Amino acid sequence: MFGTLALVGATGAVGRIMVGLLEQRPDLARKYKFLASARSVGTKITFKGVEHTIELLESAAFQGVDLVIASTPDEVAAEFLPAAVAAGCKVIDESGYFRMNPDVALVIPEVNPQAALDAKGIIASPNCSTTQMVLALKPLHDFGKVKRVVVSTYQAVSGAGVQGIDDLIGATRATLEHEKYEQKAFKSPIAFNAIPQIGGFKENGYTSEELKMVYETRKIMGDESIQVCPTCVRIPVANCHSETILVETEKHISVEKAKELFSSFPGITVIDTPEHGGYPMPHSCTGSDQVFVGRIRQDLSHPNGLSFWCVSDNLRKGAATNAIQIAELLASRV
Ligand code: 11C
Repeated sequence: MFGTLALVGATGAVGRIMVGLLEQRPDLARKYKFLASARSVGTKITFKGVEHTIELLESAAFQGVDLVIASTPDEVAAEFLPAAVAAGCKVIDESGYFRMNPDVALVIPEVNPQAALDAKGIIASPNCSTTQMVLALKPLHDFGKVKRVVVSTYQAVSGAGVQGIDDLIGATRATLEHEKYEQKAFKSPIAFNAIPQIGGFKENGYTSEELKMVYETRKIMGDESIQVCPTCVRIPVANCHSETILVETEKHISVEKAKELFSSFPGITVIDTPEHGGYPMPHSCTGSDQVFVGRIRQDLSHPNGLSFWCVSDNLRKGAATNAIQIAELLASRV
């Protein structure tokens, strides 16, 4: 168990879930403190029946802290987390800022736990759309070596934070009532639409979200040869990202074998009785810490191809739960 755990960003969409997870699961620390930007300083937070006051996120706040779990925008992570490392803290970061830094571990505990245990500095938690895909690919990779992945995402508005959810509700209501609504999180209309852009456009016409799926996958798997071709799309669903995943493996994997591999891997639940409506959907997967797979079928265009559907709660396993699981892994060795 750690001495003191500091949670940074407890009032955000992911931070709130982290607080809930820390309350429900066995204690990771003897003492907890909550840090945030000036806007939230002084806010009261009841944790395990004790009232805490949110303190200012500043370098000095990390003195005496053993473990930091942070869920903040990239620029906040960049400004403050190096000070936490310098103060001797173990640091788990939800943001995207440090993930591809060679000195930073990028970890999904079911996939590459040793990277967290060996880490000297920051341990980053991957992007939500990457996490669910890589967790689902890992048992296939271990058995048949993944060569190539074509993935299309159907991403929930909660990926864009509290403002994303506000926009979906506000824009849907306004559209139905023929009123105007000014969106904050999305540049294109989110109600009754599908937006084929998440993040900014980068190399070769891919977005930052798509490139995260390419580079983070290789880093977590420890295999630079894996080819990923992603298309990331925002859809008007409140929570849970869905993905169609087409995977080509070196060794043939039958549908039956894939089901067996998925079912015996920690963190994955198979729901695959499609003729009875048995497939994962955002509506039924929200609030769960699992990655769900279904519609598992042979690729009609390639003998070593498998196609499946994957759904997971982007705020939980895609973010908060993964970070807390990393913390639990570290705590088990303290
Ligand atoms: C989204 N995946 O759905 C993003 C949110 O790199 O942690 C998470 C961004 C990140 O908009």
